[in-house]
Amino acid sequence: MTGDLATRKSDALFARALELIPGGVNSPVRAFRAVGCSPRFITKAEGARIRDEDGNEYIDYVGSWGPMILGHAHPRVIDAVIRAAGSGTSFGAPTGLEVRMAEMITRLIPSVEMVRMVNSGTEATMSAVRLARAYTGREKIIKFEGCYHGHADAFLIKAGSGAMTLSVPDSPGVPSAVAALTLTARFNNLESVTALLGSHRGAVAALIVEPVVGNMGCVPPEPGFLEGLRRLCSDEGTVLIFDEVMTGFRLAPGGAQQLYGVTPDLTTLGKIIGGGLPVGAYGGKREIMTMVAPGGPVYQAGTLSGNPLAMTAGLETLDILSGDPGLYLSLERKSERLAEGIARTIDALGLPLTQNRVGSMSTLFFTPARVVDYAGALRADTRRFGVYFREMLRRGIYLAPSQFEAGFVSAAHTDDDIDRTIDANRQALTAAFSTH
Ligand code: HOZ
Repeated sequence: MTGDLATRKSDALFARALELIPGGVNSPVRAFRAVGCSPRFITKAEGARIRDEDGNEYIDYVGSWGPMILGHAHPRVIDAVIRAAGSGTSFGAPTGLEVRMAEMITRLIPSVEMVRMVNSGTEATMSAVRLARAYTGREKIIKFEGCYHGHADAFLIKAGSGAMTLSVPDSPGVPSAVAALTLTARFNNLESVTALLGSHRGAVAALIVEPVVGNMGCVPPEPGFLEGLRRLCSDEGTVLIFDEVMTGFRLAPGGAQQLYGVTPDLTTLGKIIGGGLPVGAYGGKREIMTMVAPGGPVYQAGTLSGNPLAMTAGLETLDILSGDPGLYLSLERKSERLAEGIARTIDALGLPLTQNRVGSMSTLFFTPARVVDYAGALRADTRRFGVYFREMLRRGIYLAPSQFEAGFVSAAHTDDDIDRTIDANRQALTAAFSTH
């Protein structure tokens, strides 16, 4: 489809939403502000497809920003959730489902010896940092420019994701005293970490990193970078936290830490472990995790933590993922097919673009230079990305509405979907580069 799509119903809903919800959305990137059009309001999703209020159907590469690795509305996940709902939706008391979830996570991610379930990735990262501070008796943390770890105060310093699209990498409302405790290093640059640890010797509680960044677009670690972080943290007694909210169960059953063979002290999880329901988790070394209340003194709690519906959807998803050894190979094959198709277009048209990809996570950057860090990502031509995004959308391809996000291939994408996407991509790039 290449005509302009009907958007009357989505536009009308957005107009109402703007009156009632800040920016018309419940999470900033969804407002499509970075791509120069208004958001589609979604009514239904199945497999690799999503449908909007006006009846337009799209091949979806957002996948709810990562959780839908099996595709939308997987029949096993939906059946399990419906059955669970019949037994009650929240008890505020322990369940066997939580024990099964903890067994599943600790089996698949060996560095996680104990795990605490929470309700979002933001809760997971802020709780992990509190724990690391308590464990080390130190207050400072290191994060990387362009990495995004949710919206807790400590992380909204040079943050990626929506903060990059709004050009507000440092949010108003974060107390300067809190911001002063967050030191920022350059991703893929060990010297910047060494320098910070050197000038704040004995003061850095934790270093938190997305081992493969998804929130400044997809940016993989250079060889030796994660190993270097491990070494520096061990030498300095700093807790190494891998934020695997996006990469956990996405890049391998054991996440990026399995793929790269580097073991963190703590890991934060979310997205896939909730199978599309709200969830987060943090876990790691037993010696550290036993400090969490009520086992220890570090307080953290939640009414809906370990919610039975979220546990059910997550367990079913992880069960399918861990029970099918071919699934990750198939994701890799399809993602490679897509990347190769896009690369053929880039070569044939001689376009100044760079593709980054790790498994089923990828970003097409609108810059010819390699993107290995925040400064590199910021060199992208975001205006032209916006034109490309809109050209893809009108051809029925739903991409993340920002240059600074990753796209995801799911198990539900077919080779035919991939080939249609490659065709649409060729047409959209031709259109985007024929305007000035
Ligand atoms: N922070 C998410 C992307 N990295 C966006 C979540 C959403 O808008 O749903």
